[in-house]
Amino acid sequence: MLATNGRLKLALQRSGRLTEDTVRILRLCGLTFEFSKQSLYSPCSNFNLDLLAVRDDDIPEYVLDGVADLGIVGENILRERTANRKILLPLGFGMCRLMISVPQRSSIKKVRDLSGKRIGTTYPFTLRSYLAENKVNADIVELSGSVELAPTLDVADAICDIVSTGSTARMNGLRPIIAVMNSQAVLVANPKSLRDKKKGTLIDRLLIRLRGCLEAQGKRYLMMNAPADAVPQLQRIIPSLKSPTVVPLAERGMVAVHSVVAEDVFWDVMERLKQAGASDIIVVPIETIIR
Ligand code: PRT
Ligand code: ZN
Repeated sequence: MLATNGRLKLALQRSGRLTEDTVRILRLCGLTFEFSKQSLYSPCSNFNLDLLAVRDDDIPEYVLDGVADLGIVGENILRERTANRKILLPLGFGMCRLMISVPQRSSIKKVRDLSGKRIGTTYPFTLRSYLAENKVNADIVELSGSVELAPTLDVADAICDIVSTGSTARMNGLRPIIAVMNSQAVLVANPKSLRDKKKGTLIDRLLIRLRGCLEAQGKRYLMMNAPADAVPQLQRIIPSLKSPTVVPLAERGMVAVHSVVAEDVFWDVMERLKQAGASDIIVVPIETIIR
């Protein structure tokens, strides 16, 4: 049941692929807490929120039942485990795809070819609805782990499992051929908590912080000095420099130009900025952007 002391409870993966990035983004939001795999609860000292560290598979249900108000979990687990698909915010990490893979020499090439075949998976619910959508009748073999071994053991003709780099599939002589769904870590909420006045307000505050951190990702704050008449040219070199802050310097005819730029763009154009007259170029990381 929901705690009655007005503090939010956020369920996160105790120990696994999502743990580090989840803890990192919460800390980036300014939350102060000690996190250890050993403790179930980690209270935040500067926000009315407690972290609840659990298996990722349990998170959707805990959020739906109100054991936790919020949860951070992979969309793949969310879809498999609960009908609650209401995603508050995609978080941009834990990227992967649920894919159907077949042995290298398999004659299975398209969804239709799966008809009458056995598919091993730990995602029976998601796979069943995917096959139904595609009007394919196949046998779903429910497994609890080591799915990639199923074809070698002749337990299945194909598998449906998470793929990220594809190296596990390759190492097991498998070829991913069909993407069932794309997935990333997402923030989900209990609907009652969202409607609760106190908790709803806390969730909104947390959302503003999380959006700010996501907005800042991949961006840098760029500062440089340049002759005032070079500004239009600098803007042509970095198109995202639409409305830079331009401040006059003590030296006549010189200005300081400040703007937010995408980090990947910046490295490509640094030389050209210098040729256009920019000097003392400084690039600094941005923690958050609140719009
Ligand atoms: O103990 P707990 O139940 O909490 O953790 P878990 O072991 O069930 O999950 P974990 O930590 O492995 O993954 C947590 C979440 O990370 C998943 O639900 C996905 O949302 C996401 N994620 C991102 C991945 C991967 N990438 C991933 N590569 N989850 C699993 N894998 C596995 C996949 O199952 C396969 O065995 O990695 C292998 C494939 O990886 P590649 O890189 O070889 O293709
Ligand atoms: Zn799990």
